[in-house]
Amino acid sequence: MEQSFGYCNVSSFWWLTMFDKNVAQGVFITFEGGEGAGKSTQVKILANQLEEHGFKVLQTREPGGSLGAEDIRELLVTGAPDRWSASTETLLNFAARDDHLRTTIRPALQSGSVVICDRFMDSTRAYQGSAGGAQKDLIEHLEHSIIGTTVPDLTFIFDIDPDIGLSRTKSRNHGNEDRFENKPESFHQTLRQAFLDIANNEPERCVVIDASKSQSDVASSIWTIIENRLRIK
Ligand code: ATM
Repeated sequence: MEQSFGYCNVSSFWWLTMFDKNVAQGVFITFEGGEGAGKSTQVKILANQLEEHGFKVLQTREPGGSLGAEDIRELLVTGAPDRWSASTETLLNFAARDDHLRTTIRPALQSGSVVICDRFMDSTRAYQGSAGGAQKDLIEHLEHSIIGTTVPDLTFIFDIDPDIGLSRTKSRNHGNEDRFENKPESFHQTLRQAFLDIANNEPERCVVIDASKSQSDVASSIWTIIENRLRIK
């Protein structure tokens, strides 16, 4: 049986698995998608709503989220678009992720927090794998070794036409963190499809969000899903 939330389809089996998991330990939620999709704003909105309902929440991001990982972020997001090969980017992202998981994410989950992370493993699959051409085997091996069982419980995939997303980011000031934005248009088109393919392959974990809708519509779609998952009334 499927429940429909406009743009997203969710199987009822998925809710049950999720609820069992919530009770014992924290919940790991990730936000993914191309540039200018509005993820970061929605991370903040969701974190505030959950805190208002009494949940302990950790907001974090990748690459970054720990002291060591933020140092590695600087290497990844600044400089010329062709500064690193896709394999080097994969290794740098997983080096950052290892530090982030060990020092930030796992301790928060163990203390029962809801961890909301702006980007995680699906960004590596999409940016370095599908769009960048890094070997799938390398990414799978690193996921297995570094992430292990700390796989997100729920992932929102923000879907938007890259032309609209990139025009939104160009009007923003984000310092010199523009390395990925400056990749060619074909890179961004491939990314969009890569994220949709991930959602299609893992429908129990991933929900696609139509990011072309208004900020409040997106926030309310997300909240409907969260209310059901966390059984908030
Ligand atoms: P944010 O701008 O969303 O913080 O992300 C920084 C960049 O890092 C993002 N591109 N842009 N802009 C995507 C990129 N990235 C990867 O390429 N691979 C990864 O594994 C992660 C987590 C991010």
